[in-house]
Amino acid sequence: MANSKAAASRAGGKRKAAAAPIKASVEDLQKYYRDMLLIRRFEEKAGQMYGMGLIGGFCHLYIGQEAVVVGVQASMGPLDTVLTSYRDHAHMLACGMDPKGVMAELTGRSGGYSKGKGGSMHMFSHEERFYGGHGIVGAQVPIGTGLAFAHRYLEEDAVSISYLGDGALNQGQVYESFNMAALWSLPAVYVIENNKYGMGTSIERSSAKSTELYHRGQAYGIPGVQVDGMDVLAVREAAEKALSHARSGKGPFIMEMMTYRYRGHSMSDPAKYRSKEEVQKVRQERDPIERLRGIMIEREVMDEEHLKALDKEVKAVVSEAADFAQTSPEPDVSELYTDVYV
Ligand SMILES: Cc1ncc(C[n+]2csc(CCOP(=O)(O)OP(=O)(O)O)c2C)c(N)n1
Ligand SMILES: [Mg+2]
Repeated sequence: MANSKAAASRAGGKRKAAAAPIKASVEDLQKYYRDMLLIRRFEEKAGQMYGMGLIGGFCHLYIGQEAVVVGVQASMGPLDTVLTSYRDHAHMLACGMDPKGVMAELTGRSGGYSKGKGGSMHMFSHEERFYGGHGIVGAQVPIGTGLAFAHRYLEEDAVSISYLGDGALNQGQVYESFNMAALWSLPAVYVIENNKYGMGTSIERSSAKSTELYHRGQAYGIPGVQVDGMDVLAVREAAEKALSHARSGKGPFIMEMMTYRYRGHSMSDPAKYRSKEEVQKVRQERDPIERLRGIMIEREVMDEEHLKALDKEVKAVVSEAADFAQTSPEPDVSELYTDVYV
């Protein structure tokens, strides 16, 4: 069981990483930056469109947590599968799902991934190995464990990655899953996105004994590691180890990503349970995109001009997605009775 003290000390602005060698190619750094930026701009646009009444139902934004999905995705193999909770747009984009199809699902249009009938929390892509979008806290964890079983049974070279929030770690079904995954040495990686809050309840108020969660698999012999989830390179490095552990037949692995969401739990949350200063401090000192941007400028991987051009390109992708999401037709009335289980 290893708690990455180095990762923790990089959190909170004490980072010395700028001087240390970076184990990533120029192309990798540019890709991670672009991927995180796409998620941020996509989510900002979704937030705006929600405010304009163009998106109905629930909508949970991931802004602030981008380094987690981008870092984990960077360490994945082509057959690895992903599933997560309702805070899921970023995971879909990171998996390679089309921003147009994701945005059109948010607006409830037929061009959406669930033909406009699923909305923000219910999208899937078998092609991109993404298995939802789940609204019930913790419910994705047994399903992810089942996928890990399927990978083994079908002798696929694949690991099942289940993302879950800190709030899900107090759900019984999570521990039933840990037990089975460990018992059968399944190729499962559990990525805890510890953003310190479950809706409006802080982790201090919800979790007994410790606010650290990486050791929650200890009773089942599942190794765990705590990672600075605001540092895309630290995430990638830790995820490479976790995935190779699971892939090699050694069984499940738990990663606790120390992260933070800037927006409320959902669009209807005024976030009165924390101070504006708390949010501002994280934005200023730990923002994952600004952090990578700083490294890239310092290392002369990209200059301001190139970064601006990239920003423009990403904005164009998002704007195209938003246009598509508003012009794609509403689902046909005949769709009322399709894809319905009775
Ligand atoms: C079984 C269940 N209980 C309660 C809820 C209501 N609920 C929705 S999100 C949430 C908090 C979950 O927090 P966390 O797992 O930390 O994820 P985050 O929203 O921070 O990403 C709760 C209690 C639910 N959806 N499912
Ligand atoms: Mg949380």
